[in-house]
Amino acid sequence: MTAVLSVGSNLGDRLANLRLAVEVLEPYAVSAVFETAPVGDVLVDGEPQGDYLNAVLLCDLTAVAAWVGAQLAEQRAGRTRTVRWGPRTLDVDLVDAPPPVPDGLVVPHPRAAERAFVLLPWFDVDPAAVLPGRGRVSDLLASTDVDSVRRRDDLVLGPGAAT
Ligand code: PH2
Ligand code: MG
Ligand code: MG
Repeated sequence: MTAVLSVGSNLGDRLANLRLAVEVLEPYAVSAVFETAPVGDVLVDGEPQGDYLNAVLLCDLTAVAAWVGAQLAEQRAGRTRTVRWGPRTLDVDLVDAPPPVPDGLVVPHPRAAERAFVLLPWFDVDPAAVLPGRGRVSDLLASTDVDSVRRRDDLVLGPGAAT
């Protein structure tokens, strides 16, 4: 039973924010960290928003437990919600999760198939991954903007991370 979570941060100490998510969600596998150009409204109050750090976590959690953990991690990172798709200390999104999925939660994530900042870290941690209804992640990657995503092997999130 695997829940696939996408984590992202482009505000504050980005790596520390992603580590908070790891602490709260206790994944059994963690992707490399990727630095990614912001997708969506790049200008906020006329200012460009900064690049994100993104990663994907594989967790042995039900959909509900993954959602609760996501909210908790975002709270602990001091997330405030003002601008949709605006800068954030921590965003944790359910990409996929095992049934039962309660009303109000949408999985698989409806935009995951187009997002290199989700697919590339997911492929990194699970090269055989399949996005239900959309196909193999390795195939989906071919039609995304992988040039907007840069692997940062100098930043370690998973086991072996310096504390
Ligand atoms: N999240 C968004 C909107 N845009 N862009 C990047 N590169 N990474 C994200 O995590 C991200 C985004 C909405 O949650
Ligand atoms: Mg998001
Ligand atoms: Mg979100």
